[in-house]
Amino acid sequence: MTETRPIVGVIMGSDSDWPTMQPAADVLDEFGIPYEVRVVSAHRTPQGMLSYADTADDRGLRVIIAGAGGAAHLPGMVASMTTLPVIGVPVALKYLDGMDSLMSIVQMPAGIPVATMAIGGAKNAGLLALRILGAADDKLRAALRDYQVGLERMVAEKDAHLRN
Ligand code: RP5
Repeated sequence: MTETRPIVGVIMGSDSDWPTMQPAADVLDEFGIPYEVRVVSAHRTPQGMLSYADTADDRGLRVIIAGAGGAAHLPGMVASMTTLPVIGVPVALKYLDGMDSLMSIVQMPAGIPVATMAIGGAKNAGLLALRILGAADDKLRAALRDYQVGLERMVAEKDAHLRN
């Protein structure tokens, strides 16, 4: 039977974060990894955030990707409520170019890690989630190797194109 239960949670503080976060979901789709997408706000739905983080492991999630902008407390708060790996994506808002989001996510106190991506780095968040899952999955690691070979090929083609 095909595994359809989500093993990655892609969460964000607001639906306005979705355009930034969608590349994470796209890359999970590309590798056929089941995931769920939810809006969970540290500030507007604090109880919902607590229960999401608290139940994530039992529900079968293995990695959580959390994006938020501004006073971006979601990734860190979720990380404090679970032992699952949490990947934080700083979302750029209208002011401060996402530096506020980055600073809110990256400087975690020792003991509660969040793997912080670049501002807007949702695609790499998806790829890091795949690498985490791939550590215990030979087929997934092979697919990730193929992906990297594809990148090399793409750069070589662009290089060849510019030389000609
Ligand atoms: C944060 O507030 C969200 O992650 C979002 O980036 C930001 C703005 O939210 P909206 O006002 O657009 O709903 O919590």
